[in-house]
Amino acid sequence: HPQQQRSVGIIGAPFSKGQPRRGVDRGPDAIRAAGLLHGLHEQGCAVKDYGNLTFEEPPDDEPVGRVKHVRAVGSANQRLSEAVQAVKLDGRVSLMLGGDHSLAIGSIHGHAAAVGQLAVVWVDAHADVNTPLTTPTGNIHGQSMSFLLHELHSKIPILPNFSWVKPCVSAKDLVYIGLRDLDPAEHYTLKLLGVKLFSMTEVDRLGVARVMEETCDYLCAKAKKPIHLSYDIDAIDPAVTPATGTPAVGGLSYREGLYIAEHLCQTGLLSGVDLVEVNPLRGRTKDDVRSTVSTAVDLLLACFGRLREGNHPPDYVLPEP
Ligand code: Z70
Ligand code: MN
Ligand code: MN
Repeated sequence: HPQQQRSVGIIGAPFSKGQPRRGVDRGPDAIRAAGLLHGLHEQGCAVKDYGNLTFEEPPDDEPVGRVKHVRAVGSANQRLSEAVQAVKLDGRVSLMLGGDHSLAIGSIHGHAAAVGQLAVVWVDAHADVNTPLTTPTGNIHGQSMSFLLHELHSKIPILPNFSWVKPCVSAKDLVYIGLRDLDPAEHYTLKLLGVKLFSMTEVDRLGVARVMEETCDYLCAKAKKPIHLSYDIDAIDPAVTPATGTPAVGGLSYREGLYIAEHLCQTGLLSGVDLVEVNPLRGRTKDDVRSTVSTAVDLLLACFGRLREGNHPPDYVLPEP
């Protein structure tokens, strides 16, 4: 698919209540300030920035069982779901800038509501598949996939502001890449459901090129479903992207991370993208933050057609002397 004109709709989601650290709500503006829109324009994308969503702060948002900020997370994601649906109805690839990874609930829900069955590629150090009853932390960013999987529907309790969430992803349509920090209940769940996963061990064993070949063979086995890529910046090694809430050593290299984005772009099936967990208040130095944010931008440019070998417009002609 060389140089197809890609139409992108950007939604900023400055939301942090799916986890306890402040600053991740500054992700969207930091990623824009690092030149995302300029870069997308330069590589020939038609870009519309839908701006940042605003979120209400529900009063008396007390924990429900162990789960924190349930009402805020529920209502933020309901808004996000509607925003993603609007972008898809405009005929664009939706690009959600987080914010924490609880936002995948609304992003994937809205994407599926607009286009139907999806294939989901979840690139993360973590599986984010705890249920509200297995979560060791109460943070909903560690639970997002549990709300979305059909196979876990019976394990999810009723929660305030979550009644709109309907499971919309089948376990067989999900692939994880980059895993290296799972809770026992999460590991049990992924084995129970037979979810396809490429942990860092498989990335080491196969190399990223084979991981991506197998990912796409697996997801496209029956039908070519639109792909939703949910990219947690903590999938990349903290030597490269330290400005995130829960850095986990032994991650993807910059090049492996880029290759994943490039390969999914080349399928021509990318229909929705999340880039989450960039926290400009984490990192120890300004360079830590710069490296994290510019890596996020590079991953996104690759998702939308940038090649490391270089690019040229489809109508390019050499000047005559
Ligand atoms: C843990 C939990 C997580 C991101 C941490 C951690 C989950 N499994 N996700 N950082 N991005 O709280 O459920
Ligand atoms: Mn995550
Ligand atoms: Mn993570």
